[in-house]
Amino acid sequence: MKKNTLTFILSLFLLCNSNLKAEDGYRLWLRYDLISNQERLNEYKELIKGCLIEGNSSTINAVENELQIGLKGLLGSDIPPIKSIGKDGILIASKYSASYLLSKLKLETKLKNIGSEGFLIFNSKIEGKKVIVITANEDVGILYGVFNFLRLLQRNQDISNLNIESSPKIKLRLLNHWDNLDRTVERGYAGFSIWDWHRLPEYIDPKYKDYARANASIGINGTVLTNVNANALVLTSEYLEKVKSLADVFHPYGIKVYLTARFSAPVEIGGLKTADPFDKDVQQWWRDKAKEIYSFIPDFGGFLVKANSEGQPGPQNYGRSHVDGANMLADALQPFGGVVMWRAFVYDNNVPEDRAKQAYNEFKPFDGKFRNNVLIQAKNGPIDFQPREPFHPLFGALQETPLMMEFQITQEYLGQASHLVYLAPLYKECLESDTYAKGNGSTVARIIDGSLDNHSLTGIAGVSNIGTDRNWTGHLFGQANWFAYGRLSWNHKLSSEEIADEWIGMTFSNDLNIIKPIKTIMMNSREITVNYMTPLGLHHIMGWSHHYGPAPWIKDKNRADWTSVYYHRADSNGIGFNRTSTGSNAVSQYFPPVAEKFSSLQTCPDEYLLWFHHLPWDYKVESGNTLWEELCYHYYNGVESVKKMQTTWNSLEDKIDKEVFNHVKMLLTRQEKEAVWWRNACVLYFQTFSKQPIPEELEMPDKSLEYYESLNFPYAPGI
Ligand code: GCW
Repeated sequence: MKKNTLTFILSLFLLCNSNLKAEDGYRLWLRYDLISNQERLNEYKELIKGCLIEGNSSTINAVENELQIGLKGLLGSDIPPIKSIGKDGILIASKYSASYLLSKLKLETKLKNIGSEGFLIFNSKIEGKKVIVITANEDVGILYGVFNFLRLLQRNQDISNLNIESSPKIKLRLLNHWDNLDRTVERGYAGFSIWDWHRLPEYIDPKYKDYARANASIGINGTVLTNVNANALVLTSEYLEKVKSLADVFHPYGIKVYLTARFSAPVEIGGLKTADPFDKDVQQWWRDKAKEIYSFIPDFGGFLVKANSEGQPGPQNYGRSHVDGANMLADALQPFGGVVMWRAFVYDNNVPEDRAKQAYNEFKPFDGKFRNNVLIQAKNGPIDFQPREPFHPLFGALQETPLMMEFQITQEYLGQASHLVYLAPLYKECLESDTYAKGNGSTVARIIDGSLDNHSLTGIAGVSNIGTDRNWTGHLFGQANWFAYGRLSWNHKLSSEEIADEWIGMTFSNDLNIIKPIKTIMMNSREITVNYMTPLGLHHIMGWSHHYGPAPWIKDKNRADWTSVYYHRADSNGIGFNRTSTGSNAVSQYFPPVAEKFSSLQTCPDEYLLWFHHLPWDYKVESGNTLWEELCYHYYNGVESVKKMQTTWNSLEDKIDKEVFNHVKMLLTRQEKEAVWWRNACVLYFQTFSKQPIPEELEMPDKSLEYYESLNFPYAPGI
């Protein structure tokens, strides 16, 4: 055979082979690839020779499906379903109460601890044969157990001596989709909304099932399909039929559907003259609507409501309160077991008060006045999903009414889909914050899991970063944030490192030479982003409206609390927002130990310095630098650290999938460029106030402040 023919065939083979391996990210972390660790693979094949699955439900079908594809992929062969034990190496996945086989194991006490969603995984012997048992009180617990078991295999963990007892501490673990009915996604950077409303209910995109699998694999049990800037149309029968078809896909995976309820819906789609919650017809309209919704979706979760916030309609339009509005909706849903999640994201530019204080002022007086199926939903911080914020003062303040968390997974203020920013450290920083509401240890985590105030109704929500992009999240590492949010919603005690290990092991490799560098990049990325965007407690200095890129110069707009100067307050004397008792006194909304820590310059951590204090440019910070110098060093270190991320990533070139490697490499190039943009724009702008030189050893910006101020982005995504 001629040489060039041989070369041609060889290159064709290599091309096909490389294409076979090319990873486009669609599979997320559920990559059931053949285990490369031969020793582990052999162990697994000894311990898993057959699956005995008992039960008869759509969820058990999902269990069978996941085990079938998972074990076949990971172990490289079909693992036969069996009906009796007969030999060693049987995997049993059965609800305890439905299993004669398992009844011999006397698990009643353990099962009592894990509730309706928890699961047990353990090695045992039944009829003298070695088995691995996955059991639970409900089928959905088995599904969660199966995903947990497959995760162990994906991470090549030892399964010869298992004794896992796992149950969620938070009841409602939701994604909030800021998805519009026209399929645009507010603050979405991964394409359009995955909900193909136009072709529903007939056309069920296969992606919906993969969405359900991915969420069930990390314990998410609810999804709010629509934007909080709500569209009443979604409550019409035509749309409810579409919503039902999605709910039918999600139900087997333990995922309930929720909708955003536009408070003015009785007027907009109900033909009423008012939406006043005291109006009998309005009350009846919501009761009828709830009945209609449940006729379509028997396990409908409830409503998420943004009312009298950023122009959304609400009870205050009729001189009524948040309590009046929320309780009317709660009464309508009560007969069906539905909940109302009422957002506390309220602020009004006409109120002469620090925006950071307004939600607390508005909601604290209502504590305990809501129905028992109402949760108040607050963002992690008092302003708006900034790269860093102190925890929202409502955490600890509301004790009678369940307060649920709203984190943002989509990176509205954190580089959108261009920057690699692992958010687990941000979530953990908030969750572990001690509010001192009931002495020390009154953490935000204990407030949202209900243990501090003894609430059984508890919740956590993450604003989704999912879209129609092939890899779901635009940036591959956006998947890590969806994953991390879900894992923390199930168990907020997990560390950012543990979650990173899991995600990297499932998404990339279990090779420590790959895990280590990727974990280093991930674990450093949030602080790096804070440094090149908003160091030392600066906040809300981003682009106007699209929130893309730096714009600390924004001022003189139709409302002060959407400008940048409102927050940094830079002047010739210094910079920062004085929120101590000599300023807005926002600190007073925290319990004394927290208020004192933030108020005193001796104890206020550097990362919150300019959130709570207005300080002179020559103020000496802890490092001995002046404030101006420290600001410069943080901005410059942020950029240098992105370059280190690039170097670390580039060291992986011949170790990971080419398509993945190039995807991230290109985005890191963009991230470095934008970090330089943030650094130069902010340092040059603040220098106009400090009138001080950038420390001479640092590279001078190569463009002028006027250049940065002139930049315009009419088509920036996510608006
Ligand atoms: O984060 C801000 C966003 C708005 C969002 C609003 C909210 C959905 O800029 O796009 O609106 O907060 O949380 O309601």
